[in-house]
Amino acid sequence: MTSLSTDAPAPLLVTRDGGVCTLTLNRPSALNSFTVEMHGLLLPALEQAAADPEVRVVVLTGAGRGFCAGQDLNDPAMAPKDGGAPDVGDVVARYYRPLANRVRTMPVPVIAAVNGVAAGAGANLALCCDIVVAARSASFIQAFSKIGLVPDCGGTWLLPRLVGRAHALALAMTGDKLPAEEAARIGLIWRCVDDAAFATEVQATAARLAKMPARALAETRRLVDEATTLGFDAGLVAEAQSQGALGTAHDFAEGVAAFRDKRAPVFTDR
Ligand code: T3D
Repeated sequence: MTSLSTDAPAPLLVTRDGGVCTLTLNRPSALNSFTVEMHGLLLPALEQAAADPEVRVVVLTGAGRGFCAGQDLNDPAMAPKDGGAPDVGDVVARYYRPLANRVRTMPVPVIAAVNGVAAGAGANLALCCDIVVAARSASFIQAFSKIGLVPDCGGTWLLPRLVGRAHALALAMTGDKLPAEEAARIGLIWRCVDDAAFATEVQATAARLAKMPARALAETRRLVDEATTLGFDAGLVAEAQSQGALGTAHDFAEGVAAFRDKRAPVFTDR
């Protein structure tokens, strides 16, 4: 009889540095691919960060040489059910949909620090984040077509909006590896930085965002996303409504006072 080790490393590491909460996917031997256990830790960690007024920015990254290779294809969740096919739709609805929605509605900015290969749902999880910084050695792969699936975790919605239909379909249909530099060039991500500068760049970006007005940043994301389904004037109306609410909040008064006093503002709204 073999005994199972109980001291396996946690598949998610959560660290805090001031207002920066870093969530590190931690299954490096399987390129941080998603198991049910990892899902069971990541969503609650995001909920906790969302509820914590001290958290001003979330950084999502991966341990080892990969960011995330999407669904762990060896996870029991992928096992055939009752002798038939695995219930992939159920896995997507149960885990990836709530995860993608949580990331897209966080009350603080979310940075994807893509340290290495991001494939399948791992790539699209990164693209769900507000700002994607990738190391030059990283890459993005819409791996789904290689195993007979469609892009999930928001991929079909995000890809055409980020890079247009031509690139979206080519990336999704071929499943080709897109190097980080090319991903930045076509607008899939914000920035590609040299590996040696990656950690410093991520840290600096997070520290900068942590000092910014989180509520206004989250509102900005919401307006930008909702504007894709609005006419121009409806977009103007939405901006006015949002500005009206923000204009009575602490951060606006603080921002203006700090400008007049020639000092750095201290934003606290969430
Ligand atoms: O239920 C559902 O499926 C619904 C949800 C779907 C969402 C999805 O994400 S579907 C897409 C799933 N992901 C993939 O198909 C990607 C599979 N991985 C790869 O194609 C390659 O690993 C990469 C291109 C990402 C990286 O290639 P490379 O050569 O740098 O590394 P590698 O040698 O292939 O992988 C290193 C190890 O990680 C290896 O393990 P080993 O042989 O050393 O013990 C490999 O098996 C493991 N690994 C990589 N990706 C996965 C994985 N293990 C399980 N699941 C993976 N997705």
